[in-house]
Amino acid sequence: MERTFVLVKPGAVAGGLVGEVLARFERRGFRIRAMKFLQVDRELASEHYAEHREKDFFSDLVSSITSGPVAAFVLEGPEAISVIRKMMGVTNPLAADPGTIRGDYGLDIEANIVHGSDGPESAEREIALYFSESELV
Ligand code: 3AN
Repeated sequence: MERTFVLVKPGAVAGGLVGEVLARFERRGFRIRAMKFLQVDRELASEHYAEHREKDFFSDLVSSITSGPVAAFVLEGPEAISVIRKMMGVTNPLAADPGTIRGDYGLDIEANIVHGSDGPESAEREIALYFSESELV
């Protein structure tokens, strides 16, 4: 069993896609361990995207994730990190295969619907950023 962090981004929340995205993971068999609806502030956004601090799109990234409420989840299941990344599709929705979340619902790399941890270390780091131990059920 593995846990991962998933975040439905502001554009997808505004577009009414929270249930749609979560339903795909639930139907696949992943279990919800924690969930939260929140407004990300600039401090949390900067920590979340710390690895991109030097990139030229960093400020756009922070603006984008703070532009409205998000839905955050901890999901658990076998090989959750890699299976969920596959279900999301590649980062750029224009290149994402149909049948993936980004391939079905997105066209914009900065508003690419969903974030999912890319490895065990980032999963633990991101879970701890968004949830306290007592919120993991
Ligand atoms: P992923 O979300 O697939 O792990 P990362 O971690 O490489 O992708 O990028 C984090 C976020 O940064 C992406 N979800 C996307 O919104 C944004 N991003 C990545 N590459 C670019 C880019 N070249 N231009 C604009 N935004 C980007």
